[in-house]
Amino acid sequence: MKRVYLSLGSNVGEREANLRRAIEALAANDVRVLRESSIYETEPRDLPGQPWFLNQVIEAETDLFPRQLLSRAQRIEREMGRRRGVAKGPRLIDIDIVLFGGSIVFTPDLEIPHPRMAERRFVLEPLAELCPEMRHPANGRTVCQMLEGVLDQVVRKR
Ligand code: PH2
Ligand code: MG
Ligand code: MG
Repeated sequence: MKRVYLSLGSNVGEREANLRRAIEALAANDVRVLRESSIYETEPRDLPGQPWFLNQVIEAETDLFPRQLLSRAQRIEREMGRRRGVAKGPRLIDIDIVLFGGSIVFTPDLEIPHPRMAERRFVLEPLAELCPEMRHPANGRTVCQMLEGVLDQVVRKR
């Protein structure tokens, strides 16, 4: 069993219902959900001018390998009706693997830890609710320390 942290995001449709459906679908797909962060309303990053997101992080356990977990997440995104659109643009649901135990994966289609986690308050703020002292397996910094570097980004707890 590996302890994993997944970041969920939605800025299209019934955002809160989308997060809920994704968590239920993960739980039905060999992902044992242990804890959920609060939901945050967050300013769009990377591609400005799109609707604000709801973001949440979940803590879970799984026997899946990282690539299997990625496939499950992508299948759930597809089955929920997400269509390929603009990169970093509006999405019904996004399920990203943030941390997978202490594993480091570096391949063209999957990187763990998530390569942009340290720059994103919409990931770090909910993650800090669940595991503030957890260390990034590559840079060695805690979630709290990384969060200090992104406090200029706007997030509001729901
Ligand atoms: N996801 C992105 C790009 N920008 N901004 C916010 N606030 N939340 C997201 O989940 C998000 C984003 C690409 O996946
Ligand atoms: Mg993403
Ligand atoms: Mg994604």
